[in-house]
Amino acid sequence: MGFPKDFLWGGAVAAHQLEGAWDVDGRGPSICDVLTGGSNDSPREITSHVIEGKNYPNHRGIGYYHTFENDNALFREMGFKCFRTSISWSRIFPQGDELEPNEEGLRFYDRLFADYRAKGMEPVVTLSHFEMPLHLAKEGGFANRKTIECFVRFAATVMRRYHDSVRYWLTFNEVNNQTNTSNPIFAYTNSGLIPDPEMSEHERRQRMWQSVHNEFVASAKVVELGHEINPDFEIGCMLAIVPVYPASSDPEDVMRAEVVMRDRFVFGDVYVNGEYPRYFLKMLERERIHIEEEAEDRAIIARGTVDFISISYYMSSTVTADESKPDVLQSGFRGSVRNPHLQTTSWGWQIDPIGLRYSLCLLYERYRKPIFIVENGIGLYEKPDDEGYIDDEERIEYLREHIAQVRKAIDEDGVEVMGYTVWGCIDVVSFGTGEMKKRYGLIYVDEDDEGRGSHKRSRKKSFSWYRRVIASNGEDL
Ligand code: P53
Repeated sequence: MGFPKDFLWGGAVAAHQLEGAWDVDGRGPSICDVLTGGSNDSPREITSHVIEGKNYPNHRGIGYYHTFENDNALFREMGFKCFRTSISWSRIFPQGDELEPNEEGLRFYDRLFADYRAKGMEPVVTLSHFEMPLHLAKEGGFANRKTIECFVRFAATVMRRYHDSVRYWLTFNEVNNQTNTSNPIFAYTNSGLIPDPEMSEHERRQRMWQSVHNEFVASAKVVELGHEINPDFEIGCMLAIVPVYPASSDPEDVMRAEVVMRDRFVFGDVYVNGEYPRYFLKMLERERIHIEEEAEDRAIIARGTVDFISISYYMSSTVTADESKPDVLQSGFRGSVRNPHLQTTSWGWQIDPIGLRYSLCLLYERYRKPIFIVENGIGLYEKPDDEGYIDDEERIEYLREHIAQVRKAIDEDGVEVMGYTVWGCIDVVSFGTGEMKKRYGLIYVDEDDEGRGSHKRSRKKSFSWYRRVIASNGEDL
């Protein structure tokens, strides 16, 4: 009973949100380097190049590029068994379409991955966490078939280089975010699609699904190649799981929820089963979306199926078929309404621990693959007290309740869960808003939205709590 002995407890981050050092050692600009800082009510702006005088928080991150040894020592102190981060693609291929990698970029990850190992943490590495060299985005991003080749070259380079230091690989972070068309940032960060105000909704969807197809092919190629490089590699997909509930028992609402969930499931269906599900092909037909494919694409997709599924989980959503009711949350699909049974965070995310267990059941019953929870956590406004201490009881509560539901999924539902990594285990730049003040960390970083501060790290209350959780293998919550 309880968590398996080899359960991978740890923390998760992404290169662009913490490394900083955006223009050193030969790194080229990535799509995140032209995203300005924003907030809850003013979206991040996507600029065409770096404009003097604008605030680009990802240029700084939290300076991890230079501080990783000390930061990693704090993660070890918490007892992390694994650590999830990503490789910044443009450190390795600054423009994206070079034939030879940038040796200095590779050397940085040699040192980083060796440091995790030296500190007893298994690296879990995302190949593309909302990153692509900016140059490739300007050439059409993943809507351009050429990007498949560039991505595969990048993946092959790092998988060969780190074949004996990294065993767990994830292809595209939260690849399904792009089905959310309410904010262009999702298609931009998933696929490098630069927003074009002239485009109709139909053209936008056409371009997005074309990119998704190319990503399916790219990911399948990488899975196949990875297994050739090292048969012990475990290669997974990464899905943002926000389960969608019907707002009522009205069968119209129930059916609507089923249909909305397809925007998430189609990704798992292709990654795991290696073929396009029929509901998806019907949707393309109905919407007159035409995907350009090459003859061998379907066979590639069929061969390159994943070893496991990794997910992020923060919240659930609720949908009604009654469209006279407006969207009340930024959920990105029509008919999304507030769930009266749930509280929300200051950023409007509905807190729902049971939704995590529910999602694990849905996914496991559908796919029969082990599931790795590689993101879960809560963004909070935080200020140290006079002693410089942060009492983040609210975070502890959030994590405790979610972990308790994971345990139920393991004990009562029989779900195979490989591990659990807290998102933003150290405060990092928020992806959605670009803020520092939306904090997820168990470690506080003294830095504000403009990058001012001492950059000093301090342990929050949740730090010692999580250390106990790991030391007791999830018994002591
Ligand atoms: P921030 C939406 C829904 C679920 C996960 O997000 C999401 C998003 C996008 O906002 O993104 C993931 O920092 C993502 C991370 C990100 C984290 O969730 O906007 O994989 O890069 O930082 C938290 O609060």
